[in-house]
Amino acid sequence: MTIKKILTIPDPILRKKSTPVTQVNKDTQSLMDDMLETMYDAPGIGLAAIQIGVPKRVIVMDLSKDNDEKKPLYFINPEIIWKSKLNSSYEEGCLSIPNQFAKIERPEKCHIKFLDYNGVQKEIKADGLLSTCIQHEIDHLNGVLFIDYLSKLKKDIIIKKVSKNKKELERVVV
Ligand code: GNR
Ligand code: NI
Repeated sequence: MTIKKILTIPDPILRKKSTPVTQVNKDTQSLMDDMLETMYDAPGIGLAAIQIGVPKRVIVMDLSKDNDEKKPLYFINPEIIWKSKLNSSYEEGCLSIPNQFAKIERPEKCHIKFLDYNGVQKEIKADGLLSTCIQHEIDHLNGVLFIDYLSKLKKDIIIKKVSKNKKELERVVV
């Protein structure tokens, strides 16, 4: 397993639409292992493959509390098959938009169809943080980021802040 570099805005790769996995094999599983290690290291509760530069429809997640046993979740080719008409809002963050948070409104509940780690078709009914997080991750697969739901002004401010910080960090490293 390897910890990969997480891409941050304004990297144009984050705007690419990821393509479906055609066969779940050792390479897919090795990708998911790397993603999980990268996510735990960050740390974060979810990660889409595109965030490490791989444009495949693969997501890993773990919503377990810090001290509890780890509960990794794997979603390959996830599809929203139902979403509630009722929305709820949650303070979202993103590893590709470091240190920035905003309240985002999304459908409160959803049902997801996907393939698991072994390529077996599954369905889950999601609410709460699971519902928010899976929708946030599926957005990544379509090149969408949480800042796209904000006003242009708020979005531009966040892009500017993250870009500035990125440049400052680069200067220190070089
Ligand atoms: O670690 C993460 N936390 C989070 C909090 C609220 C809503 C969504 C998320 S996902 C984020 C990790 C990430 O960027 N996944 O793409
Ligand atoms: Ni994210």
